Amino acid sequence: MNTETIKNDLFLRALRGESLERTPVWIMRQAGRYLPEYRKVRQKAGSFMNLCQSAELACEVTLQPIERFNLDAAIIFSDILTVPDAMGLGLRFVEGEGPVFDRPIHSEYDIKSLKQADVSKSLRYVFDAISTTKKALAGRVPLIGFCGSPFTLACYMIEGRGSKTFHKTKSLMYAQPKLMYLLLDKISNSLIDYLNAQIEAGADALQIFDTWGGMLSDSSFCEFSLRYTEKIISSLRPNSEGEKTPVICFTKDAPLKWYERYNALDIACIGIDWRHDMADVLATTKNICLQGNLDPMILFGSEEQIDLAVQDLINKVGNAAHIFNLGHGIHKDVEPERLAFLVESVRRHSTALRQKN
Ligand code: 1CP
Repeated sequence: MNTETIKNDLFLRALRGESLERTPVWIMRQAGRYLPEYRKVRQKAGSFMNLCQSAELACEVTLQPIERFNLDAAIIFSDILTVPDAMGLGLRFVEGEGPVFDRPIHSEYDIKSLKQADVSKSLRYVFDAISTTKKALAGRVPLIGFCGSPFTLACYMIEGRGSKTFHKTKSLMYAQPKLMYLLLDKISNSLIDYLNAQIEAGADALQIFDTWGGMLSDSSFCEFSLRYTEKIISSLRPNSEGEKTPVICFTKDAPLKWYERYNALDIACIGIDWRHDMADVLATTKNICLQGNLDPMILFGSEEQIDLAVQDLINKVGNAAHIFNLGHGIHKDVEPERLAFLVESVRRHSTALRQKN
Protein backbone atom coordinates (compact mmCIF):
# COMPACT_ATOMS: atom_id res chain seq x y z
CA MET A 1 0.00 0.00 0.00
CA ASN A 2 2.69 2.46 1.06
CA THR A 3 4.87 1.77 -1.94
CA GLU A 4 5.01 5.31 -3.33
CA THR A 5 7.70 7.63 -2.07
CA ILE A 6 6.54 10.71 -0.27
CA LYS A 7 7.90 13.85 -1.91
CA ASN A 8 7.66 16.12 1.10
CA ASP A 9 8.64 13.79 3.94
CA LEU A 10 9.78 16.47 6.45
CA PHE A 11 7.03 15.43 8.87
CA LEU A 12 8.06 11.74 8.81
CA ARG A 13 11.73 12.64 9.10
CA ALA A 14 10.99 14.83 12.14
CA LEU A 15 9.18 11.86 13.70
CA ARG A 16 12.35 9.82 13.18
CA GLY A 17 14.41 12.55 14.87
CA GLU A 18 16.42 13.44 11.75
CA SER A 19 17.89 16.91 11.34
CA LEU A 20 15.95 18.95 8.80
CA GLU A 21 16.25 22.01 6.58
CA ARG A 22 13.16 23.53 8.23
CA THR A 23 10.43 22.67 10.76
CA PRO A 24 7.41 20.80 9.35
CA VAL A 25 4.01 22.24 10.20
CA TRP A 26 0.43 20.99 10.37
CA ILE A 27 -2.44 22.22 12.51
CA MET A 28 -4.86 20.22 14.68
CA ARG A 29 -8.37 20.53 13.19
CA GLN A 30 -6.86 22.06 10.06
CA ALA A 31 -9.87 21.02 7.96
CA GLY A 32 -12.94 22.64 9.42
CA ARG A 33 -15.37 25.45 9.88
CA TYR A 34 -12.87 28.35 9.76
CA LEU A 35 -12.40 27.57 6.04
CA PRO A 36 -15.12 28.90 3.68
CA GLU A 37 -14.38 26.07 1.24
CA TYR A 38 -15.07 23.56 4.06
CA ARG A 39 -18.39 25.22 4.92
CA LYS A 40 -19.43 24.94 1.29
CA VAL A 41 -18.74 21.18 1.08
CA ARG A 42 -20.28 20.65 4.53
CA GLN A 43 -23.47 22.33 3.32
CA LYS A 44 -23.50 20.24 0.15
CA ALA A 45 -23.09 17.06 2.26
CA GLY A 46 -26.14 18.02 4.37
CA SER A 47 -24.73 16.66 7.63
CA PHE A 48 -21.38 16.12 9.30
CA MET A 49 -21.81 12.33 9.19
CA ASN A 50 -22.64 12.41 5.46
CA LEU A 51 -19.40 14.30 4.96
CA CYS A 52 -17.40 11.73 6.95
CA GLN A 53 -19.09 8.81 5.20
CA SER A 54 -18.42 9.95 1.64
CA ALA A 55 -14.86 9.01 0.64
CA GLU A 56 -14.85 11.66 -2.10
CA LEU A 57 -16.09 14.51 0.10
CA ALA A 58 -13.90 13.50 3.08
CA CYS A 59 -10.93 13.44 0.68
CA GLU A 60 -11.87 16.85 -0.72
CA VAL A 61 -11.97 18.54 2.70
CA THR A 62 -8.80 16.74 3.86
CA LEU A 63 -6.96 18.30 0.93
CA GLN A 64 -8.38 21.83 1.33
CA PRO A 65 -5.88 23.04 3.97
CA ILE A 66 -3.01 21.37 2.07
CA GLU A 67 -3.96 23.29 -1.08
CA ARG A 68 -4.45 26.57 0.72
CA PHE A 69 -1.49 26.57 3.14
CA ASN A 70 0.92 24.03 1.69
CA LEU A 71 1.09 22.22 5.04
CA ASP A 72 3.55 19.37 5.56
CA ALA A 73 1.00 16.72 6.57
CA ALA A 74 -2.67 15.97 5.91
CA ILE A 75 -4.97 14.46 8.55
CA ILE A 76 -7.86 12.32 7.39
CA PHE A 77 -11.18 14.07 7.80
CA SER A 78 -13.30 12.13 10.28
CA ASP A 79 -14.08 12.31 13.99
CA ILE A 80 -13.02 10.47 17.14
CA LEU A 81 -16.67 9.66 17.90
CA THR A 82 -17.18 7.41 14.87
CA VAL A 83 -15.85 4.50 16.98
CA PRO A 84 -18.50 4.66 19.76
CA ASP A 85 -21.04 5.08 16.94
CA ALA A 86 -19.75 1.81 15.45
CA MET A 87 -20.09 0.22 18.92
CA GLY A 88 -23.82 0.93 18.71
CA LEU A 89 -24.31 4.24 20.54
CA GLY A 90 -25.89 6.14 17.63
CA LEU A 91 -24.04 9.40 16.94
CA ARG A 92 -25.80 12.58 15.86
CA PHE A 93 -24.45 16.09 15.40
CA VAL A 94 -27.02 18.55 16.63
CA GLU A 95 -26.76 22.03 15.10
CA GLY A 96 -25.36 24.49 17.63
CA GLU A 97 -24.93 21.74 20.25
CA GLY A 98 -22.23 19.40 18.94
CA PRO A 99 -22.12 15.61 19.11
CA VAL A 100 -24.85 13.65 20.94
CA PHE A 101 -25.28 9.88 21.44
CA ASP A 102 -28.78 8.40 21.22
CA ARG A 103 -27.86 5.47 23.47
CA PRO A 104 -25.24 6.58 26.02
CA ILE A 105 -23.86 4.20 28.67
CA HIS A 106 -26.11 4.32 31.75
CA SER A 107 -25.73 1.02 33.55
CA GLU A 108 -23.71 -2.09 34.23
CA TYR A 109 -25.93 -3.87 31.70
CA ASP A 110 -25.02 -1.28 29.04
CA ILE A 111 -21.32 -1.90 29.59
CA LYS A 112 -21.60 -5.68 29.73
CA SER A 113 -23.71 -5.85 26.58
CA LEU A 114 -21.63 -3.31 24.64
CA LYS A 115 -20.35 -4.91 21.44
CA GLN A 116 -16.90 -4.57 19.95
CA ALA A 117 -17.03 -2.58 16.72
CA ASP A 118 -16.86 -4.72 13.59
CA VAL A 119 -14.61 -2.12 12.04
CA SER A 120 -14.28 -3.75 8.62
CA LYS A 121 -18.02 -3.22 8.17
CA SER A 122 -19.11 -0.27 10.29
CA LEU A 123 -16.03 1.90 9.79
CA ARG A 124 -15.23 0.87 6.23
CA TYR A 125 -16.02 4.45 5.17
CA VAL A 126 -13.00 5.74 7.13
CA PHE A 127 -10.62 3.28 5.47
CA ASP A 128 -12.12 4.10 2.05
CA ALA A 129 -11.58 7.80 2.78
CA ILE A 130 -7.94 7.05 3.69
CA SER A 131 -7.20 5.06 0.53
CA THR A 132 -9.02 7.61 -1.67
CA THR A 133 -7.05 10.45 -0.05
CA LYS A 134 -3.73 8.61 -0.36
CA LYS A 135 -4.39 8.26 -4.09
CA ALA A 136 -5.32 11.93 -4.45
CA LEU A 137 -2.26 13.05 -2.47
CA ALA A 138 -0.05 10.99 -4.79
CA GLY A 139 2.80 11.20 -2.29
CA ARG A 140 2.66 15.00 -1.95
CA VAL A 141 2.67 14.89 1.88
CA PRO A 142 2.09 12.11 4.45
CA LEU A 143 -1.42 11.30 5.70
CA ILE A 144 -2.14 11.10 9.44
CA GLY A 145 -4.79 8.72 10.76
CA PHE A 146 -6.19 9.14 14.28
CA CYS A 147 -8.45 8.04 17.09
CA GLY A 148 -9.55 9.31 20.48
CA SER A 149 -7.97 7.75 23.56
CA PRO A 150 -10.08 5.08 25.29
CA PHE A 151 -10.57 7.42 28.26
CA THR A 152 -11.70 10.38 26.13
CA LEU A 153 -14.14 8.17 24.21
CA ALA A 154 -15.47 6.74 27.50
CA CYS A 155 -16.17 10.32 28.66
CA TYR A 156 -18.42 11.01 25.66
CA MET A 157 -20.02 7.54 25.84
CA ILE A 158 -20.97 7.93 29.52
CA GLU A 159 -22.02 11.59 29.42
CA GLY A 160 -23.75 11.14 26.05
CA ARG A 161 -22.29 14.46 24.87
CA GLY A 162 -19.58 16.98 25.78
CA SER A 163 -19.41 18.11 29.40
CA LYS A 164 -17.59 20.59 31.61
CA THR A 165 -17.20 18.43 34.73
CA PHE A 166 -17.65 14.86 33.40
CA HIS A 167 -19.15 13.99 36.73
CA LYS A 168 -20.93 10.85 35.49
CA THR A 169 -17.63 9.56 34.12
CA LYS A 170 -15.73 10.29 37.31
CA SER A 171 -18.54 8.80 39.40
CA LEU A 172 -18.30 5.50 37.53
CA MET A 173 -14.52 5.59 37.74
CA TYR A 174 -14.48 6.02 41.50
CA ALA A 175 -17.63 4.06 42.42
CA GLN A 176 -17.17 1.04 40.14
CA PRO A 177 -13.60 0.99 38.84
CA LYS A 178 -13.91 -2.60 37.60
CA LEU A 179 -16.81 -1.64 35.36
CA MET A 180 -14.78 1.29 34.07
CA TYR A 181 -11.91 -1.11 33.29
CA LEU A 182 -14.30 -3.33 31.37
CA LEU A 183 -15.60 -0.37 29.36
CA LEU A 184 -12.06 0.88 28.64
CA ASP A 185 -11.02 -2.64 27.59
CA LYS A 186 -13.89 -2.90 25.14
CA ILE A 187 -13.13 0.52 23.67
CA SER A 188 -9.40 -0.32 23.44
CA ASN A 189 -10.10 -3.55 21.55
CA SER A 190 -12.21 -1.66 19.02
CA LEU A 191 -9.49 0.98 18.67
CA ILE A 192 -6.78 -1.63 18.09
CA ASP A 193 -8.74 -3.01 15.11
CA TYR A 194 -9.56 0.51 13.95
CA LEU A 195 -5.95 1.77 13.94
CA ASN A 196 -4.59 -1.43 12.40
CA ALA A 197 -7.10 -1.04 9.57
CA GLN A 198 -6.04 2.61 9.13
CA ILE A 199 -2.43 1.43 8.81
CA GLU A 200 -3.52 -1.13 6.22
CA ALA A 201 -5.45 1.53 4.30
CA GLY A 202 -2.26 3.61 4.06
CA ALA A 203 -2.04 5.99 7.05
CA ASP A 204 1.59 7.12 7.37
CA ALA A 205 1.36 8.14 11.05
CA LEU A 206 -1.27 8.00 13.80
CA GLN A 207 -2.29 10.49 16.45
CA ILE A 208 -4.15 9.50 19.62
CA PHE A 209 -6.21 12.43 20.96
CA ASP A 210 -6.63 12.27 24.73
CA THR A 211 -8.63 15.47 24.95
CA TRP A 212 -10.03 14.89 28.45
CA GLY A 213 -7.20 12.96 30.14
CA GLY A 214 -5.98 16.25 31.62
CA MET A 215 -8.82 16.38 34.12
CA LEU A 216 -7.46 13.29 35.90
CA SER A 217 -5.09 13.10 38.86
CA ASP A 218 -1.67 11.64 38.17
CA SER A 219 -2.56 8.20 39.51
CA SER A 220 -5.97 8.14 37.76
CA PHE A 221 -4.33 9.17 34.49
CA CYS A 222 -1.98 6.18 34.73
CA GLU A 223 -4.80 3.83 35.71
CA PHE A 224 -7.59 4.96 33.39
CA SER A 225 -5.93 6.60 30.41
CA LEU A 226 -2.23 5.86 29.84
CA ARG A 227 -2.53 2.12 30.54
CA TYR A 228 -5.09 1.70 27.75
CA THR A 229 -3.24 3.95 25.31
CA GLU A 230 -0.16 1.80 25.93
CA LYS A 231 -2.13 -1.37 25.28
CA ILE A 232 -3.24 0.02 21.92
CA ILE A 233 0.27 1.06 20.93
CA SER A 234 1.72 -2.33 21.74
CA SER A 235 -0.97 -4.01 19.60
CA LEU A 236 -0.27 -2.11 16.38
CA ARG A 237 0.95 -4.21 13.48
CA PRO A 238 3.67 -3.28 10.95
CA ASN A 239 2.51 -1.76 7.65
CA SER A 240 2.61 -3.58 4.30
CA GLU A 241 6.34 -2.84 4.06
CA GLY A 242 7.03 -4.32 7.45
CA GLU A 243 7.61 -0.91 9.06
CA LYS A 244 6.30 0.44 12.31
CA THR A 245 3.86 3.34 11.92
CA PRO A 246 4.90 6.33 14.06
CA VAL A 247 2.47 7.33 16.81
CA ILE A 248 1.88 10.79 18.30
CA CYS A 249 0.15 11.04 21.70
CA PHE A 250 -1.59 14.25 22.71
CA THR A 251 -3.23 14.97 26.05
CA LYS A 252 -4.80 18.40 26.48
CA ASP A 253 -3.98 19.96 29.88
CA ALA A 254 -1.25 17.40 30.65
CA PRO A 255 1.16 18.33 33.44
CA LEU A 256 4.88 18.14 32.65
CA LYS A 257 5.33 14.82 34.45
CA TRP A 258 3.06 13.03 31.95
CA TYR A 259 5.44 13.85 29.14
CA GLU A 260 8.03 11.77 30.98
CA ARG A 261 5.46 9.02 31.21
CA TYR A 262 4.73 9.25 27.46
CA ASN A 263 8.48 9.32 26.78
CA ALA A 264 8.69 5.82 28.28
CA LEU A 265 6.18 4.42 25.74
CA ASP A 266 7.07 3.12 22.29
CA ILE A 267 5.94 6.26 20.46
CA ALA A 268 7.61 8.69 18.06
CA CYS A 269 6.23 12.00 19.28
CA ILE A 270 4.41 13.80 22.10
CA GLY A 271 1.88 16.56 21.36
CA ILE A 272 2.43 19.41 23.83
CA ASP A 273 -0.29 21.56 25.38
CA TRP A 274 0.25 25.31 24.90
CA ARG A 275 0.38 26.05 28.64
CA HIS A 276 3.91 24.63 28.83
CA ASP A 277 7.13 26.40 28.04
CA MET A 278 8.86 24.19 25.44
CA ALA A 279 12.18 24.73 27.25
CA ASP A 280 10.74 22.93 30.29
CA VAL A 281 9.39 20.11 28.13
CA LEU A 282 12.76 19.71 26.42
CA ALA A 283 14.46 19.51 29.79
CA THR A 284 12.06 16.75 30.92
CA THR A 285 12.05 14.51 27.82
CA LYS A 286 14.74 12.89 25.71
CA ASN A 287 15.15 11.23 22.30
CA ILE A 288 11.61 11.98 21.24
CA CYS A 289 10.05 14.38 18.75
CA LEU A 290 7.84 17.13 20.25
CA GLN A 291 4.80 18.58 18.51
CA GLY A 292 3.23 21.95 19.25
CA ASN A 293 2.66 24.21 21.02
CA LEU A 294 1.46 27.78 20.48
CA ASP A 295 -1.79 28.89 22.12
CA PRO A 296 -4.49 28.46 19.43
CA MET A 297 -5.72 31.97 20.36
CA ILE A 298 -2.46 33.47 19.08
CA LEU A 299 -4.24 33.46 15.71
CA PHE A 300 -6.47 36.27 16.98
CA GLY A 301 -3.35 38.36 17.64
CA SER A 302 -1.57 40.79 15.34
CA GLU A 303 0.89 39.53 12.72
CA GLU A 304 3.67 41.08 14.78
CA GLN A 305 2.67 39.07 17.86
CA ILE A 306 2.27 35.86 15.86
CA ASP A 307 5.71 36.32 14.35
CA LEU A 308 7.33 36.96 17.75
CA ALA A 309 5.66 33.91 19.32
CA VAL A 310 6.76 31.70 16.41
CA GLN A 311 10.31 33.02 16.52
CA ASP A 312 10.51 32.49 20.27
CA LEU A 313 9.30 28.89 19.99
CA ILE A 314 11.58 28.02 17.06
CA ASN A 315 14.60 29.47 18.85
CA LYS A 316 13.74 27.69 22.07
CA VAL A 317 13.49 24.32 20.32
CA GLY A 318 16.69 24.90 18.35
CA ASN A 319 17.82 21.71 16.64
CA ALA A 320 15.69 19.31 18.68
CA ALA A 321 13.19 17.13 16.75
CA HIS A 322 10.07 19.27 16.38
CA ILE A 323 6.82 19.43 14.43
CA PHE A 324 5.16 22.81 14.62
CA ASN A 325 1.48 22.79 15.64
CA LEU A 326 -0.86 24.65 17.95
CA GLY A 327 -1.30 23.37 21.51
CA HIS A 328 -4.90 22.35 20.65
CA GLY A 329 -7.29 22.61 17.66
CA ILE A 330 -7.71 25.78 15.61
CA HIS A 331 -10.73 27.92 16.60
CA LYS A 332 -13.63 28.14 14.14
CA ASP A 333 -13.55 31.96 14.00
CA VAL A 334 -9.91 32.28 12.88
CA GLU A 335 -9.29 34.23 9.66
CA PRO A 336 -7.59 31.80 7.24
CA GLU A 337 -5.16 34.59 6.26
CA ARG A 338 -3.82 34.59 9.80
CA LEU A 339 -3.01 30.91 9.57
CA ALA A 340 -1.29 31.51 6.21
CA PHE A 341 0.85 34.14 7.94
CA LEU A 342 1.70 31.78 10.80
CA VAL A 343 2.74 28.96 8.45
CA GLU A 344 4.95 31.34 6.48
CA SER A 345 6.46 32.60 9.73
CA VAL A 346 7.35 29.03 10.83
CA ARG A 347 9.04 28.43 7.46
CA ARG A 348 10.99 31.69 7.59
CA HIS A 349 12.24 31.42 11.17
CA SER A 350 13.04 27.71 11.07
CA THR A 351 14.93 28.03 7.76
CA ALA A 352 16.89 31.00 9.15
CA LEU A 353 17.76 29.05 12.30
CA ARG A 354 19.15 26.12 10.28
CA GLN A 355 21.20 28.49 8.11
CA LYS A 356 22.71 30.09 11.20
CA ASN A 357 23.89 26.72 12.53
O1 1CP B 1 -20.45 20.54 11.58
C1 1CP B 1 -19.24 20.50 11.63
O2 1CP B 1 -18.52 20.88 10.71
C2 1CP B 1 -18.70 19.86 12.90
C3 1CP B 1 -17.36 20.32 13.40
C4 1CP B 1 -16.38 19.14 13.50
C5 1CP B 1 -15.25 18.94 12.70
C6 1CP B 1 -14.76 19.81 11.60
C7 1CP B 1 -16.49 18.03 14.37
C8 1CP B 1 -17.55 17.75 15.37
N1 1CP B 1 -15.43 17.18 14.11
C9 1CP B 1 -14.66 17.69 13.12
C10 1CP B 1 -13.47 17.06 12.50
C11 1CP B 1 -12.46 16.47 13.39
N2 1CP B 1 -12.60 16.10 14.70
C12 1CP B 1 -11.16 16.12 13.00
C13 1CP B 1 -10.74 16.24 11.53
C14 1CP B 1 -9.42 16.31 11.09
C15 1CP B 1 -8.70 17.62 11.30
O3 1CP B 1 -8.73 18.47 10.39
O4 1CP B 1 -8.03 17.77 12.34
C16 1CP B 1 -10.49 15.60 14.11
C17 1CP B 1 -9.05 15.14 14.25
C18 1CP B 1 -11.42 15.60 15.18
C19 1CP B 1 -11.11 15.08 16.53
C20 1CP B 1 -12.04 15.33 17.66
N3 1CP B 1 -13.40 15.34 17.65
C21 1CP B 1 -11.62 15.51 19.01
C22 1CP B 1 -10.19 15.44 19.49
C23 1CP B 1 -9.39 16.63 19.14
C24 1CP B 1 -9.63 17.85 19.96
O5 1CP B 1 -9.92 18.88 19.35
O6 1CP B 1 -9.51 17.77 21.19
C25 1CP B 1 -12.78 15.70 19.79
C26 1CP B 1 -12.82 15.96 21.29
C27 1CP B 1 -13.89 15.58 18.92
C28 1CP B 1 -15.33 15.63 19.32
C29 1CP B 1 -16.07 16.62 18.51
N4 1CP B 1 -16.46 16.44 17.22
C30 1CP B 1 -17.07 17.58 16.74
C31 1CP B 1 -17.08 18.54 17.79
C32 1CP B 1 -17.67 19.92 17.69
C33 1CP B 1 -16.43 17.94 18.90
C34 1CP B 1 -16.15 18.57 20.23
C35 1CP B 1 -17.28 18.43 21.15
C36 1CP B 1 -16.97 18.97 22.54
O7 1CP B 1 -16.75 20.19 22.66
O8 1CP B 1 -16.91 18.19 23.49
